[in-house]
Amino acid sequence: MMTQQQIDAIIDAVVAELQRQGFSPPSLVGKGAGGLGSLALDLPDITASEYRTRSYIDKPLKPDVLRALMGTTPSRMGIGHAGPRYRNIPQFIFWADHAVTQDALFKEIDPALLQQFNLFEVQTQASSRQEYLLRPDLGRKLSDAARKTLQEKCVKQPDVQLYVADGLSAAAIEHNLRDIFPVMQQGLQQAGLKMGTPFYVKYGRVGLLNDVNAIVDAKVVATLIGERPGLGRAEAASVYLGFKPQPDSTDADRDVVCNIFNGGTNPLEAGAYVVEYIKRTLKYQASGIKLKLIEQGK
Ligand code: B12
Repeated sequence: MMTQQQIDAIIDAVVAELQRQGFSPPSLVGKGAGGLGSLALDLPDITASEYRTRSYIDKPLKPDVLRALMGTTPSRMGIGHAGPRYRNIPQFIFWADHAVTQDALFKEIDPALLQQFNLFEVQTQASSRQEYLLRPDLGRKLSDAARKTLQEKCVKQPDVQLYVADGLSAAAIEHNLRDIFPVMQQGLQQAGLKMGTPFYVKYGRVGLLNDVNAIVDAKVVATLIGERPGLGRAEAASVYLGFKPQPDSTDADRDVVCNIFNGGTNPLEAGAYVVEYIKRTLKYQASGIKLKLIEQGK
């Protein structure tokens, strides 16, 4: 077991190394007082924009060109190397972003949010998050209990069936639902359309649209679903929709409004756009490639 002296020596060495690397002087509370729990380090947040936009290449050949290039994209450019490795700060930023991605994949939705929108919960045939990630096919089928619940609770043969699914990021639903859902619901109601009973699906994939419609028999089915999170970007959702989805419908029969988040397609605007999209789908009685061909007059 380590003595307090040894622990203090480690802390001193870590702090000295951080200072050597240019971090602002840390404030230590309780150092050496046997209180590791009360140790506070005022370190800068390395995920802040100033660390992301900085070049880590020691002597770039053309600094202006590099800066201009980096300004065109949030991609990881100018991260430099220390021998065969990434430099420390770009590596830490990568780990931090990766953690955000993993959190999004494994996050469960806040039940209070579902309650706020009167969304009851059903589940697909995936029985855990792990199984959901490994078996996408199970995320495209409702469980027996879910089928029964939808059969009992849902309005049948509506014009539009809206439902929400976690997909690959429950965080995306938490970020966007409050803004986009009322816009979609009110817009469709104002258009005089008969609405289905909305609900929430845990472990849902896009292809679940088919299975849902086997029960509700809607003209259009649309799902707000969490997109596969990018590195450090967990809040983007999509709305996938189809005209009369059948058991054998594919993505060619569907449309998607993607990248919905503040910073991408604003959720309020996206909601209004989805309403217009659904009206067009109903007008032409088609979605996906068929809709595109009709609109192009082919
Ligand atoms: C992963 C992905 C794919 C993967 C899907 C594989 C898989 N099983 O997951 C692959 C590489 C096959 C793919 C292909 C295509 N994709 Co893609 N894809 C994505 C990505 C990165 C994430 C999608 C996601 O998170 N879905 C949610 C999860 C929960 O869905 P899922 O059930 O696990 O997987 C389904 C969907 O991903 C769906 N899907 C994926 N892409 C597309 C595109 C369209 C138009 C539709 C209807 C469905 C669809 O296919 C999967 C199987 O059903 C998005 C980027 C984004 N920001 O959303 C682009 C994105 C959705 N794809 C896009 C496009 C254009 C395509 C292609 C048409 C490209 C091409 N020209 O071939 C094809 C269509 C494939 C198809 N399914 O018919 C565009 C759609 C733009 C638009 N508004 O129409 C996006 C937004 C990328 C972009 N910014 O351009 N894609």
